[in-house]
Amino acid sequence: MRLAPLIAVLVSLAAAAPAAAVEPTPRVRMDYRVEVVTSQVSTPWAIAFLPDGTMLVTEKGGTLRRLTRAGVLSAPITGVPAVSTAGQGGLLDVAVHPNFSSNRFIYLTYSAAGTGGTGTVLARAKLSADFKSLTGRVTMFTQAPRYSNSSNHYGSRIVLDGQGYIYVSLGDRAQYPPTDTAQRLNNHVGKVIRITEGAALPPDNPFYNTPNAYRANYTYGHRNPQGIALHPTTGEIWEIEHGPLGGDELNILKPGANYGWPVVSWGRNYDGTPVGTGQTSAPGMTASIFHWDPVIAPGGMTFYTSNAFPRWKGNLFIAGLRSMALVRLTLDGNRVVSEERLLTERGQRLRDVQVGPDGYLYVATDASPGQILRVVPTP
Ligand SMILES: [Ca+2]
Repeated sequence: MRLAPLIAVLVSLAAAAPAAAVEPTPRVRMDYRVEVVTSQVSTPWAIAFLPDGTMLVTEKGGTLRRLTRAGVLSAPITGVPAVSTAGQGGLLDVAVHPNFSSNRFIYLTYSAAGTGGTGTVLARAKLSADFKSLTGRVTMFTQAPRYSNSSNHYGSRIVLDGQGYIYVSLGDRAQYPPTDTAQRLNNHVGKVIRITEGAALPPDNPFYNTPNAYRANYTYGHRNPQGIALHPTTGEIWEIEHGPLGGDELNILKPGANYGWPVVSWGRNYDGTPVGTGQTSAPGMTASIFHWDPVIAPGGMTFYTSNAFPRWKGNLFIAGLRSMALVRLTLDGNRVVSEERLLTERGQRLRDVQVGPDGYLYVATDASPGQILRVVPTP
């Protein structure tokens, strides 16, 4: 019997078998592909859609441009206010009034210099019929106090709720070691504020009748909230903020609530020491519904309610800077069920995400030159 050679053949077949016999690993199903709308923008900070399907894009250096879905980028729109571009400052958020077609109102946040230093400002202006200029610009709100020792943590995102109110998120201005300013109500530091579309202080604001409190304050104890979004069904404002070393957090805003910074945190100071009490919660302070450690470094966020990606309906999308990801959260009511990170293959810091009228996701990269990306479904 010539057994030995046969065994040798069988052994060699067995050794080779795994590679030959096992099916290829199924590829991860890609639900999307990414199109570059433009690579001609400089450090874009925010995207807002106009009713005609074109976008307004802010550039941190102080310019506002219009961008078509086909990628045609306008010259700078004139009439934009002077901004302070040091550090994290510049021309920041842009929002379009729900009745823009009749009133032509747009809103900008930006950091500006004034007595005492720089601070975040909200302005409203009319966009001309030819989209080339802003007219009738009025300052709606100025954060107080200003700081001369920091050019960081300005916030700032704008939400118009369609009920006549404007919300703006405002940072803690990066004071180190952290002071308790965000915990006190006699300032706009580390707050989300609420004013009317006429720039008035609403009498139903939570601290309207509180002695010595600034009446615009809606929530407090925030660090650097760079994203707020209106929940599509509950009408609540959801907020996301940068933690220090660890401790980015997602919050649901309740009028008058204290979100804890810098007393409690899921993170640590940059030198590794505990924040405040070193605890993650305390009586009277509202817990976040989700947090990240290590951080994602969140920019803007938006709820997805369109039909282009049926599987993503009801999800929350967040632009991630340090994480270089478009973060997708699936939700069950007020609970985060799962997290997926998209666009990581591109290795780009992401500053803002918005949904277009076409149902596609539009994403701004944090770079100069930077890009506006469009995430579209694949068949
Ligand atoms: Ca908190």
